[in-house]
Amino acid sequence: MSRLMESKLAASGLEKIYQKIVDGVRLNFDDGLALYRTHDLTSVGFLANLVRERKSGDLTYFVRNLHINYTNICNKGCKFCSFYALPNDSRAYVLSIQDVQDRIRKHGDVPIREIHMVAGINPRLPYQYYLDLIRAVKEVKPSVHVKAFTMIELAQIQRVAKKPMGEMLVDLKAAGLDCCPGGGAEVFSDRVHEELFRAKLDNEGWFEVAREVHRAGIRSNATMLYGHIETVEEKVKHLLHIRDLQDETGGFMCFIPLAFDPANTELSHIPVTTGYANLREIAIARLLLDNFPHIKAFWIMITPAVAQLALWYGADDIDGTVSHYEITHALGDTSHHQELSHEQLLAMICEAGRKPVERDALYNLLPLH
Ligand code: V47
Repeated sequence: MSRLMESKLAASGLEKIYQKIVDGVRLNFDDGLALYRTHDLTSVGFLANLVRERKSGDLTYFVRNLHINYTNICNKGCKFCSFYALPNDSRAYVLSIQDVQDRIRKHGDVPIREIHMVAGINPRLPYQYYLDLIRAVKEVKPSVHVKAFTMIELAQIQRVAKKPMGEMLVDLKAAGLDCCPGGGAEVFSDRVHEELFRAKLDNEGWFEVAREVHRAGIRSNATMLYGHIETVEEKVKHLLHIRDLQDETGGFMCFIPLAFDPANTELSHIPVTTGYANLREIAIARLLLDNFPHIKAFWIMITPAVAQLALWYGADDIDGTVSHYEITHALGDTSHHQELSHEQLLAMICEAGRKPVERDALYNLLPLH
C-alpha cells in the first residue's frame, strides 16, 4: 500500500480495519459503526474493493431477467411501499396464469435466464394459484430459473397451504421453484418494524422462514431497505444478524442493499438517498458480510451511473436487464420504462473496467455471446 493511502486510512481511523481485512479477521459491531461514521468514503470503498477483488477479481455478474409482480393487492400497509393496493382500489390487479404466460411469451426471442416473481400479500389467493404460477412459467420457458416469493410471501403461502413449511417447500420445489429473492427483510429492528411495517411478519419470523428455506435446499438472497428512519446501529445489527444466519446455513447467494424510494409513499417527505449514501451501503455490506459470495448494486434503485461506480466499492453483481420492475421507479419517474438491454449492461460494465460474466439465477456462469 502506498504511503499516501496509509496516511489517509490513519487520518480516518480505519487502519485497524485495514489490518483486519489484510489478515482475514472478521469485523465486529464497533468496526461497522466506525465504517458508517467516517466521511472518508474513498477509504471505505478502497477497503471494500480489496474484499471484492479477493472474492471475484474483476468479474461482474449480470443476468437476463424478467420481473413479474403477480398481484399488487396487499393487506400489510407498509408505510414505505407505493406498490400495494387495497382490493377495492381501481389500481388493484391479480394476474391470471394466462396473463403470466402471455407476458413471458412476449419475450419469446430473448434468452431470459431468471424470472423474478414477487407480489403483495393477497389473502384471497389459494395454495393452488402459487403452484400453478411456477408451473406456468416452466411450461412456457423450461430452461428458465424461477426466483420467487419473499419470506413474507412464503409465510402467507403456508397459511393457505395449511401444512408445515417444510412440506410446502417440497411442493413448491417440485412445481419448479429454484430459489428465493431477498425482499421483505427491510431492517431487522423491532422499532422500525413497529413504526413502518407492523402488520408484516416480524423480524424473527423472517429468519425462521429463511432458515427453513435453506434447510429445504433452496438458496436465497437477503436485502436491507435503507434511507428511511433507520439508525446506523440498526443497520450494523441487521448486517451482523444476516451474517450469523449465513454462518449457520450457508444458503445465501447475494446481499442487496435497497435504497428507499419515497415517491408516492407515506414517507414522501424523506429525501431520496444520495449517491454517497448508496455507495457507502454497498461498501459496508461488502466489508461486514465476509461470508456472502456476492453483493449486488441494483441499478433500478440507485441509477445505472451509481451502480457502475459501485463496481469499485464492493459490488460484483449488477442484477440484469430487469424487464418490468414495478415496486419502485428510479427518482420517482413512473413515465419511463425501466430496462437495460444486454448490450447496455455489457457496455456499462466494460466502461467501468470490469469483466462482464453472464449468470443464471443460481450463479452458474453462461457462455458470453
Ligand atoms: O421487499 C418496497 C422493497 C423489496 C420500496 O433478491 C422498496 O435479487 C425502495 O427485494 N423503495 C422488493 N424499496 C425488491 C427486492 C429485490 C430487488 C432486486 C433484487 C432482489 C434479489 C430483490 O423492495 C421489498 C421492499 O423491501 N421496497 N417499497 C420503496 N419505496
